[in-house]
Amino acid sequence: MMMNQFSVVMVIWGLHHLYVAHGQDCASRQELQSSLHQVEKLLSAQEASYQQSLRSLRKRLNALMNSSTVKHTTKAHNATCPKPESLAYGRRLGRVFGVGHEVHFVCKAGYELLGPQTRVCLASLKWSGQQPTCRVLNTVSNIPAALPTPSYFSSSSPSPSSSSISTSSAPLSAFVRPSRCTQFQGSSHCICDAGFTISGRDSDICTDMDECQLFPLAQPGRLCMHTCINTPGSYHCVCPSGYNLARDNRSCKDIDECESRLHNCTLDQVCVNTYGGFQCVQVECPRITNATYIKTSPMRCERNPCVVGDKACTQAPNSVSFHFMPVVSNMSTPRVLFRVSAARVLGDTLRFGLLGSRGRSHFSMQRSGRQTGTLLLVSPLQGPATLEAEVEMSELERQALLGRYLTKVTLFVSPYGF
Ligand SMILES: [Ca+2]
Repeated sequence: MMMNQFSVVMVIWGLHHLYVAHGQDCASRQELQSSLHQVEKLLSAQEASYQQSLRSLRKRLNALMNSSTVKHTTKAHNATCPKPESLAYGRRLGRVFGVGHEVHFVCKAGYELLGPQTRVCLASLKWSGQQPTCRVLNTVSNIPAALPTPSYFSSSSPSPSSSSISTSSAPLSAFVRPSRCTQFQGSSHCICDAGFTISGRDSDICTDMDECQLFPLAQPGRLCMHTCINTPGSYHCVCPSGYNLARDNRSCKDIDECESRLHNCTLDQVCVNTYGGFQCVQVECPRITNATYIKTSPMRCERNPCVVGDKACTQAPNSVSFHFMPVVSNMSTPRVLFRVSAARVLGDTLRFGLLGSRGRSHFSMQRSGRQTGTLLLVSPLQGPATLEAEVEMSELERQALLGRYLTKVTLFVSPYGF
């Protein structure tokens, strides 16, 4: 790092010196161009060396993180994906098949890749995407035929050299390619494919831009809603199971298992779609001594009429309604979750409240009108979790209880913020 800083200072000084020299000696335009070119080269070299040290640092960090993960998860030792198939007329890069690791595919010169360049080992121990194949290139390539074969394909003949092409003896991976240089009026101009930046001491190589690192997760303008996979020259987004990648190729869209009949709920269960999954719920009416209930709809039970004078029966809830809500993690609060209203009021007073202590720290019941109560979420939720709140509305006439109406609200919290 110290050396880089020192070199940057040197470059700035170099520029200053250049302008002074130009003013004093009236250097010719050609000399000036040549000097500028020198500075440009110096800057490119600096950038390259900085990028390379950053990349090697990242690699070491990853290696360190992976080794510590292995130490701590000896039980999950077998959590690897099956060995991916090898690629005919190409090569598979990557030897670690653990969850979260990726393998890359590249084709031999003269072949093009059909399918994904990268597959990632998912938590389900399956590889993302389909196995790619290599197809013979029929079209004439725009790239000059003299382009050296990258060293990841062992070439038997030495790479041909040309004045317009840079060659490099450095080992190349799919993330490093030779640049294409052209000579013009004594100076060379090098370019890279999209997604690569020029680097190397003589601008002779192109290094892949790691878009995922440039726009990391949890930052504004991030590329992917969930996981970003860097690939040679590009990147792609991967969603967790239960989601599909949306049309924008960056967002994750929940799969509605209930709608698309991908659920395994039985006939007496109700399928509730949740973010990233689904739940099979069974609505059961309360079983209380002295009171009996009947299901009047899939989500509601009503008390049968009580025998006159049976106080235990008349104090049992008149109705119990069930409400299942899929929500995402870390929603902003306070947030209205649910409203309870009385359709008709017989008594002089309506009371709203929460029953039990479950979920008390997350919920609050507020009155939002003469006949309406509102269930509020007051602290953020982190899934995966299932939370329940029991809302009671009671009706009174001269402080005597006329009726109780219960609503059981169940929240299915997704593990993610989507
Ligand atoms: Ca779902």
